[in-house]
Amino acid sequence: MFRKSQQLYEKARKFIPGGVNSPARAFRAVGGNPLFIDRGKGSRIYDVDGNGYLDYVGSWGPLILGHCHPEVMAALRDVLETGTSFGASTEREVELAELIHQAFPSVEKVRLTSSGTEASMAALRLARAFTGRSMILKFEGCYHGHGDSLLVKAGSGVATLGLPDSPGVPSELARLTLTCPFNHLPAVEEAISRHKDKIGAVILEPVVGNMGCVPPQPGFLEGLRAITRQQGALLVFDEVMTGFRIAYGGAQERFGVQPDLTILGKVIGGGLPVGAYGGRDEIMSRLAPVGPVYQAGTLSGNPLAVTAGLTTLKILQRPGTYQGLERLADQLRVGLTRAANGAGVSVRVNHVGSMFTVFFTPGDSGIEPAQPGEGAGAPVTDFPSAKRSDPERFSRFFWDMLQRGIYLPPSQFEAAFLSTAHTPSDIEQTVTAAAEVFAEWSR
Ligand code: KE4
Repeated sequence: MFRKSQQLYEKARKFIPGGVNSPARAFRAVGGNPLFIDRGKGSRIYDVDGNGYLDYVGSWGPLILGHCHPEVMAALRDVLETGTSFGASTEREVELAELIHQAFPSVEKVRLTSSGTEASMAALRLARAFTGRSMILKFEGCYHGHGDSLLVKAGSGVATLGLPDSPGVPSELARLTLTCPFNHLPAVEEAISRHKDKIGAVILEPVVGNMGCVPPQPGFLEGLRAITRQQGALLVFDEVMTGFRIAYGGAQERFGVQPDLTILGKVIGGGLPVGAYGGRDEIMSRLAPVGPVYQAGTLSGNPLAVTAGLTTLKILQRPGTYQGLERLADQLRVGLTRAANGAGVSVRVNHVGSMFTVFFTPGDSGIEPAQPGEGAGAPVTDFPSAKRSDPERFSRFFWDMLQRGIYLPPSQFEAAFLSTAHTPSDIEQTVTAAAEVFAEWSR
């Protein structure tokens, strides 16, 4: 079933560390070897052995329109005729900047980069420069790319200084990053009062995708907005995953809380490399060449990537797009939890818009699901509760579903994504596959 993938994997390991260009693709969390993909079309991808799958990874979020959307592909074919890169400004990047500003009013000015990591690193440098404060506060389970200041884990206790979360991150730098539990405002209040006037930025995924999908508890985002405003720290929403995903205007539209800086990526590149960061002019004007804060990029605003992004965002503006995604997500969530409950399998399905995660948490919580279709498993509201999910069960679910033509993210601690290319019958196929798997488990 995976012979050619296996051969390619063996060859890839000779020239690429672990055979992959990003660890998330290595299937380490689920065991086995990574698939090599040959092509995608609509809601499906096909591996090099010709196996077809309903794709719920969507390149980790960018493919909100599915694979090979005809209008995106046509726009790319046209722009290819004009060249690939000039290292000079083009009209389209101005159009994309304007469109981002229209979707995110808090973003008065925006700078394009080639990845979310670049955008996160630059946003923090800018926040430190603007506030004159070197410390930042992040949340356990949130991922903001692989910048040194963000590969930091919590020290012992809540508000202690950070420890490197990867070799190569200097402890001197890690100590400038505090880590708090997500959805725990008191911990943030303690951290900020302990390090008064030293914290320049509080950065978070407003809906976390990188511990699996974990929504903000009511009042959490509003509380962070109030605390940071009071303390003079910048509130930074990393909307690389949520931007144009959970609403056209991202989490700040969906939850009505505006940050000082916003980080974007994934969807705004339509599957090509684009990141972005932006905020009010007073902050962004500190950036070179206007101000002294330096950030640059050879391929920032690349014409091909910007064209794919622009075309994608314009399609997302069409009426009913997000309602359609919500309907598919509801159909999937209710179907999955009904299948699990019917087989006595304990799951908790977290979801916001078209991003979701099936957590295999214990069923002994006794806590009724907040809404139908969330399942009877213990709630997942932060990283410790996410880690209560049974990784063995998730891994078994991943492979049992793959065998049935359903490609889920190869990790319990990742979000899955729907696209506008998914159909109700795709959802039915997915729910049927899950029901077969859960029934098999309970035999
Ligand atoms: P990139 O540098 O990968 O473009 O973006 C980093 C990033 C920043 N912020 C958030 C909220 C993100 O989710 C990401 C990247 N997400 C991972 C998957 N969770 C990308 C997959 C990978 O690393 O291969």
